[in-house]
Amino acid sequence: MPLETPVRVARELADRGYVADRGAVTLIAEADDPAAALETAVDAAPPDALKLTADHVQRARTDQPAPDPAAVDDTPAAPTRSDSDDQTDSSDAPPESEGDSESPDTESSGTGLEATTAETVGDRDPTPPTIDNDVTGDSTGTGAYEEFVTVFRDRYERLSGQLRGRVNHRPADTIGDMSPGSEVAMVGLVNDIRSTASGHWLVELEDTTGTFPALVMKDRELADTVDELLLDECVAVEGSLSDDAGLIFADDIHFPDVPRTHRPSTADREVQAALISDVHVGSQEFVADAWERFADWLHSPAAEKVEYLLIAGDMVEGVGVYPGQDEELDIVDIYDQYREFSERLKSVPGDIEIVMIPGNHDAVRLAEPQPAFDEELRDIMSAHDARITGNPSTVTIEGVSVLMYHGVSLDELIAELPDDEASYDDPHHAMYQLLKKRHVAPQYGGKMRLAPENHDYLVIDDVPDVFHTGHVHKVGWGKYHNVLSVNTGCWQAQTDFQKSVNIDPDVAHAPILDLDTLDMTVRKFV
Ligand code: D5M
Ligand code: FE
Ligand code: ZN
Repeated sequence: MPLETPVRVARELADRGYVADRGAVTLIAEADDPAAALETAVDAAPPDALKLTADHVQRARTDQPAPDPAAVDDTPAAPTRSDSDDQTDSSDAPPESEGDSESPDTESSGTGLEATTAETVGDRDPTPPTIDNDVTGDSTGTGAYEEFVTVFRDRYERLSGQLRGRVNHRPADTIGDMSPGSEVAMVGLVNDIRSTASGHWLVELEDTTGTFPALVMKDRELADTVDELLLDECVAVEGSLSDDAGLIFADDIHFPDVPRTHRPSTADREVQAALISDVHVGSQEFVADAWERFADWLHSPAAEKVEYLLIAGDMVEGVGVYPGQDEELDIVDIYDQYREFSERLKSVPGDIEIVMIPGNHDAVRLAEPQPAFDEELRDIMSAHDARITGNPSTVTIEGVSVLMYHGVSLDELIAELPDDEASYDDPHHAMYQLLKKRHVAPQYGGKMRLAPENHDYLVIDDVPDVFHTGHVHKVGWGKYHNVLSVNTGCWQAQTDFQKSVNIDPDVAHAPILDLDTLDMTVRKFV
């Protein structure tokens, strides 16, 4: 059993039913005889333990017969290091006492269990995330027509509330009674956008009382804003009423938007989160080796501060997602795909807090908001004790709120909006548009399917500190009014389909977010 790398140790432990903390893995991997160290630790762990901790490994060591102190005495002590760090002879070294926090961290190749302590290895101590805006368990939608009315009414109420303070809204059914030429404003959902015979734009808004049209002249700067409009999004139009009181000549269009003054919250300690998506286990193109390199890195001292792993959908490749998909499947059974995904999660250190939401390849309803995985799938994925929540969800870690959304609407935005506003090369620009519209999937229809609920879970009520999406398999990030927006690439090499449509995915990239500064670095494991 070769056990030269931490991830191999982690996998071996996983095969024996344990998820292992990084500290435990490091202690074993750095032992002179990792295989023997692993056996000792496993034998000594309580029979009902699911997690193997550094403590278990330490205890296994302390249970060993007392060593011969003479054997260590011939190593000269270096003045600046504690004794324990200078011991190079693993088999005869004395057992380490309770964590020696004075010892420098162990990036040196400590050769025995004794050279490191649980504390110097630095076990992670993540705080359990809090989850908001999760539809799971609260879904009421049956798909009836009236429910669409309800969900759009809710969208209107909540988004118009964000705009009402900025304009003097008049309900659609009273605007026609105003005197021609008067200044007027209306807040509504975009019901229709069409060009007139002379090339101007007619934008029809709808509120709870009816609809009213606004005209945007083609030679006004405002015409560019019309290019940014999507059906069903909520905007405010300001202008003056026409002579026949039949339309508003628009002077301005306002979006709910994120205030420029928004100041994100940050963690009060140095701690990091890895943000990924689109693992696509079960696809022939799943990059297993790169995944294991990533997991290996998570076990290394360099990743010591990474205490959270957020996965924004498409855990598996799924079945029947698109025509001819069978030919590209490595694993044809959906449950087997989740079993394999669960195995891959076991490579991730057990003391990392994982949060995941489903995507359009996952085995949950396709319509959004998507509830989280059902009990059967949770059972399959239970080994790592991940937090499993709906798409979208707001996940707060260390005081930083992260809006996680898989990102199916991004395709629509990229297709509809001008290139400089949204493109596959700069997916974060499309995310900026979603923040501006304060809705993760404004346009209903097309690829984005909407499940009508009593409440529109897709509205962005509270400005998040971080916005995390995936789906388009490209990495891109930037800040919009101080909200860090990141789309996180994938773990699936280019498929034949993607080749045929010229999608060149960013494979095996892991954006690592400093939660205390909201700075980000992207690590590549290709
Ligand atoms: O989506 C990965 C990316 O590829 C996303 O931008 C959609 C695009 N894609 C994938 N399959 C199709 C089909 N059949 N038509 C159009 N666009 C597609 P993913 O969710 O991983 O499949
Ligand atoms: Fe995907
Ligand atoms: Zn997807």
